[in-house]
Parts: sequence; structure tokens; C-alpha cells
Amino acid sequence: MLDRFYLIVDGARWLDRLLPLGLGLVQLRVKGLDEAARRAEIAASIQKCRASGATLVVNDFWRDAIDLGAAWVHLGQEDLAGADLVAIRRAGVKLGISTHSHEELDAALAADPDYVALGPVYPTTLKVMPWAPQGLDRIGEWKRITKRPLVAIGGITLERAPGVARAGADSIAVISDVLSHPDPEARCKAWLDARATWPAASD
Ligand code: TZP
Ligand code: MG
Repeated sequence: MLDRFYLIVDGARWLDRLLPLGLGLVQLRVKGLDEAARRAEIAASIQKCRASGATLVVNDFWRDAIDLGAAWVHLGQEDLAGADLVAIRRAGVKLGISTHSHEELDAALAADPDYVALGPVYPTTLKVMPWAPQGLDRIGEWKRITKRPLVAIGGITLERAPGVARAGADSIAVISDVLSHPDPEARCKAWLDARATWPAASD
């Protein structure tokens, strides 16, 4: 089962600050680094999460994830199209896949992922996206169709989290609400404390 709070960070430096608070599930989403810098970030993140007992998910770079011994990768649809799923599976690496539409959900399920992510649930400022916000009803629909752990992402704040959990999300993935907060440690701690209070799906 996935941790109910899934923090996405853009560099290993965040892990020194936030892992000690008790994070259980983290994605490393690095963009624009050269290969050596990227692999150093991934290797450092694997080591830090392992030492802390947290699960690390590597975004996009599935070859690096295999080479460096990551337990999980996360792929968007473009990455999925070019990925060697057999190699990922052979390496024992678990797989999460992003979806933003029914078509993408079909493509994701064909790869038999270990979780499906649905987004953006709410408008997000982080990434320009051609999809309208999915809304909470989509979460329940996705949960019924996917029959596997479901991650909700996109514009989710601590205040919105209980509704997202009630709608059927097993885990809530967040970037801005924590990393752009004036006090990321305090905000992260608030998320971790709040997890236990969220309702189960359709309570
Ligand atoms: N995929 C769908 S929404 C999103 C990604 C990577 C961005 C989520 O960031 P935020 O700041 O939590 O809206
Ligand atoms: Mg991607």
C-alpha cells in the first residue's frame, strides 16, 4: 500500500530537510540536468531514502533508475511510449504511470502499472497542461476502473486533501503546497500529521 502523502521534490537537497519529518513516499522529479548531475541526484536520493526507510520513486529516467538500483519509477505517457517495460520489470522496479484522460488510462493499464496517477485534479500552476481539471468525481471513476492504487495530483492543498481522499485517492501527490510554502518543514509536517485524519474513500 502506498503512503497517503506523496511528496514530489526537484532535488536531493530537499530530502535532508524533509525526510527526518517522517516522509514515507517521495518522488524525485529532476529536469534540465546533464547526465552526470542527474545520476548524482538520483543516486543521492536513493541512498537518503534508503537510510530513512522511505520509498523513492524516480520520475522519467527509468534507465538510471534501473542502473542505480531504485525500487520505483514514474512515467508520463511520452516516457511510457519509449520505455522498455520488460527491462523495468526484469529489474524488479515498480511502475507508476500518469494519466489525464480515458485514452491515457487505457495506455497506462496496458502496461499493468503498480499505481495509476490522475491529474490535474485541480488547476495547477506548476505545469502548463492541455487538460481541464479532472475534479473529484473522476477520482472515483478512475478508482473503479483501475482496480489498483490511485494517486491524485495537481493543485492539491492540505485543505483540499480530505475531499480528495474521500473521493477515492489512495495517495495524494503534492509539489507547490509544500515546496512553495514559506515554511516547507512545517507544511510537510502538517501533511504528515493530517494523513491519519483523512476519511477513507466514500466514508
Ligand atoms: N502532473 C499533473 S499535475 C502536476 C504534475 C507533475 C503538478 C503538480 O504540482 P502541484 O504544485 O501540486 O499542483
Ligand atoms: Mg515524465
